[in-house]
Amino acid sequence: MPTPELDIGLVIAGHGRHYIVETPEGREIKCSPRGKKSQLVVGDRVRWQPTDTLGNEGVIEAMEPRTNLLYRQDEWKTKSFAANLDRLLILVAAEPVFSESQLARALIAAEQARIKVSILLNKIDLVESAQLARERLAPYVKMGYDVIEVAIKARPDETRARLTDLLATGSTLVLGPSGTGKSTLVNLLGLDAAAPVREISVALNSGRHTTTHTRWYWLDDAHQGALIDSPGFQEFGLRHIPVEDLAAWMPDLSPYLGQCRFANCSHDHEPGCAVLAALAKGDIAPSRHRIYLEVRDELGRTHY
Ligand SMILES: Nc1nc2c(ncn2[C@@H]2O[C@H](COP(=O)(O)OP(=O)(O)O)[C@@H](O)[C@H]2O)c(=O)[nH]1
Ligand SMILES: [Mg+2]
Ligand SMILES: [Zn+2]
Repeated sequence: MPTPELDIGLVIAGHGRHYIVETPEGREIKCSPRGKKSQLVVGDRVRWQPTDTLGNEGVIEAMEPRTNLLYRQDEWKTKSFAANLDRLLILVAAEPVFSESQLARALIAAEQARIKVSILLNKIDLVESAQLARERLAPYVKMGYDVIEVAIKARPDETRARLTDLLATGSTLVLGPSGTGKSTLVNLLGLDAAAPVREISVALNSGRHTTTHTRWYWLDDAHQGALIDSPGFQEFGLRHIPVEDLAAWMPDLSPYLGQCRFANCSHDHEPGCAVLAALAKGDIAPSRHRIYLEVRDELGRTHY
């Protein structure tokens, strides 16, 4: 039921049973959701009302419709990253060597959720490993992804200059394995990572001071652009994607769909497969086909 008489707010942090909701005036309200099981995530817009006389606490009554939701679906667990995203910034680094499978999975999830993506390659000051990373990213450049090369710590001014326009408007979720430079980026952009975490820990009585939770930061006083920092992840399950749709979310495979001899071609071994022909010609990178088969196998498996 629509509840337009209630105040609107933005979920800027979530912690178990509680959320921090920011009002349009910039006040932070500690809110609990109505009902037992809440699916709210950072980036959600909600309707809430105060529950104390000071107006520092409230209850979330309803969620506004989402434009999108980025999440992963592991074997037994769903993990939502954030909602209403304007873009995803996937951070990889020259070192540690990134997992191409994880990168590909994040890209597939973003395509499926219809979220624009840029790939940020960090630590290009590490010349030799950066060259290797660049070669591994070449197929992604070829299939149309924007790859931005930076050295967040080693060349901060240059990095800031390269990212300013990209991040200026809308909400950007930064996603990447730990050790790639997410915290360094948050610091570079002058976002005080410690302060809000401290405040939230106090407000939510969690007593924890580490960035183990997703958090929204405004990048400017006018609140035009926002960065969402999220904890690193170990796996990226795509079990929410129907196996027959998988290739459609891979921009280097999708042009060949509908061109195979068999309509239900799995692009694995079938004669007259257009994807395998493109692979043989070098138009699809071997690593990409391998990742396709790996994810397809995973999605095809049943666990009941
Ligand atoms: N060589 C190099 N190291 C960097 C650069 N940017 C960040 N680092 C280092 O990478 C490590 C991980 O960075 P951090 O921001 O903690 O990564 P997070 O786990 O993604 O938050 C730290 O030791 C940083 O100093 C860079 O441009 N060049
Ligand atoms: Mg970090
Ligand atoms: Zn095929």
